[in-house]
Amino acid sequence: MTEKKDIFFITGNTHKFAEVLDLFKQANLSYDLKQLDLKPIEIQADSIAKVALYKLESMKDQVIGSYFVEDAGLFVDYPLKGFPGVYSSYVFKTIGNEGILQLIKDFKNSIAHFSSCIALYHDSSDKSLVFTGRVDGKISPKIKGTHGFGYDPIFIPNERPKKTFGELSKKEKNKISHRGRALTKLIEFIKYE
Ligand code: ITT
Repeated sequence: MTEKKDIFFITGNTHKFAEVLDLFKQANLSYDLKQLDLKPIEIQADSIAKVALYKLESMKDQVIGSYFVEDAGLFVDYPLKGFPGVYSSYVFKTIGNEGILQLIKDFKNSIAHFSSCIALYHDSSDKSLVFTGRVDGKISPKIKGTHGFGYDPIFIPNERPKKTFGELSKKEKNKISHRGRALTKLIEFIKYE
């Protein structure tokens, strides 16, 4: 058996890393996944893809081999017209889940989605690639569940309409989540190496 290569996920978020590691383990790849807790430059831009690609570029001189970064966000399409979206990180740190709930009255008709954009630097082809994923749902009128992180306890995915992401196990969330879907595309890309 040939020796495994390293692939690095640059993130300071240990929950994200744990989700990604679970999917990597299931896929049985020729890569070993390692977390690199470095601080890529996070620009304020109008799309998570732009943020992710900038993060990727900002790390080029600091990593040897293949590596990826991710940018994700919660978009409350109704009634908040996509807020917090690209501001998800700042909004979570400031007003948090309680603050988001206070902005919404019409929970029943709320429409929301999470988006994930993974940007990969693939060493053997010297290429940068982007993989995206999305999950649609609504906002829970109450904070529910202790699993996951961030906005998980207020997001109800359409595929599991009785539970928030905070009430799902890592495995259940990964099956339908924005990150799980983006990562499945990345895994498909590196699977036959
Ligand atoms: P990085 O180090 O990878 O950048 P981060 O925690 O700063 O980690 P992002 O900028 O990608 O992550 O995410 C913006 C915010 O959106 C983040 O602070 C979380 O609160 C929230 N978020 C992202 N993915 C989420 C998920 O799967 N479930 C719940 N909240 C999520």
